[in-house]
Amino acid sequence: MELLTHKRIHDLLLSAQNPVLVSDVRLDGDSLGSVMAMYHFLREHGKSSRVYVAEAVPEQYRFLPDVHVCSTNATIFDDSTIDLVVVFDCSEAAFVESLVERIDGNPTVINMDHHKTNPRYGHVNQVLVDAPATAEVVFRFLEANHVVITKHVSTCLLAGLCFDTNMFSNSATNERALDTASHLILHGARVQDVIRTMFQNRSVGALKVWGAALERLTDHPEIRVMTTVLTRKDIETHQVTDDEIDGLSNFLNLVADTDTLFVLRETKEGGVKVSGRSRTQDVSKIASAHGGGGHAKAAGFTLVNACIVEKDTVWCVSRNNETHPIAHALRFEEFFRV
Ligand SMILES: [Mn+2]
Repeated sequence: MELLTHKRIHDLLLSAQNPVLVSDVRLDGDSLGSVMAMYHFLREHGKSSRVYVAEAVPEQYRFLPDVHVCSTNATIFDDSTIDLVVVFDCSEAAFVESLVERIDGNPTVINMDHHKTNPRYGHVNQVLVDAPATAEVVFRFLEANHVVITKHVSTCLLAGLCFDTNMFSNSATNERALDTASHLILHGARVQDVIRTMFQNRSVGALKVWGAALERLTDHPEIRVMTTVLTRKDIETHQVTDDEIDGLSNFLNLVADTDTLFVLRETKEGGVKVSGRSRTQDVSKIASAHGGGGHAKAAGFTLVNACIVEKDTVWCVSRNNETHPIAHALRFEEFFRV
């Protein structure tokens, strides 16, 4: 089935007249690397495509070849000649629907992803949940179709793979991830640029915000869970972008002796974004229960109309005029053995 779907996607891509490639609504190294790899594959096969991203490409990814072609202008979908939409690393059907419904026609939608929570919204769905990254799904697509992998494609795919495996350190890292990486490096991927982007990109402000989060770590030893919080004030005082603090959960997951951790941070929209990581528990269950999604070992959700407050030295979530300690507010007792 996987092979047949790879072949079908290949046929659809090469016969499309006006394809548009779309990355996840939350742009990251994997969704961007995957979408750009496919852009280069098409270009090398004499086909032009347009690339839509929901937010501007962060500075750190400017090394990706031709990443300037990414557009944040959704009016590109107001075009009845679009016959194919290919979506990468996105498990949010509503986001894809909101774009596709602008097209006055019936484009085919291809969904390439690896999220366990992907609802299979495409006409063609290649959702491989055993893949460590969507970049790996794209790699398998290219291999299945005997495509020669070029330098540009390799660099884009390696960026995706390194991002989602946190440089081959988290539990998504399997034998395949390392095997794929070795193929990509053999095909000329710019590995030093990728490493710099993943690790050597934090400002002093971002590290100070990490410091605040480290000071506030709270242990829940009976359920082997750890939590910490960041307020808007922390984020704004040090003028760090949300993107700059994204790596905090991955960093803690790498170094902490606790199996499961949650990083809570206040968003500019007046909510609390919760990122969960675990080495042993399925955190996608708690994320789904709160309206979010993700993978078993890495998932997230946002509590709307919520804020973080400190009450008697205990960090709490305040919502609907009620203030509860984090464990109670997130309903840990339903998801973890207490
Ligand atoms: Mn991914």
